[in-house]
Amino acid sequence: MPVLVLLLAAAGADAAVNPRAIELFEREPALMQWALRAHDRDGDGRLSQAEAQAAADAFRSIADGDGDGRVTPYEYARGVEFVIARYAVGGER
Ligand SMILES: [Ca+2]
Ligand SMILES: [Ca+2]
Repeated sequence: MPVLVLLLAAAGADAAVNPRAIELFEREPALMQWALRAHDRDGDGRLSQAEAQAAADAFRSIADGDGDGRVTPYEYARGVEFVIARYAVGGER
């Protein structure tokens, strides 16, 4: 779980491309479903690096409940729960 926080933190406020953004979604199938539904702009069923970055930024804004720019493990878990509930992805957990 700390790795996920680092992945999100590394995306940073300077909007630098984080080549590992895709790992956030590869680790959590429910997030991958959401990301593909919301951010697969060209509809090819895969997340390009740019699409993954956009989805990671969107997820961070969802999950960062206190708005400090960092996603704690607690915020991450709550963010995943929110995405699953709001977007009906992920199935049973
Ligand atoms: Ca795509
Ligand atoms: Ca936070």
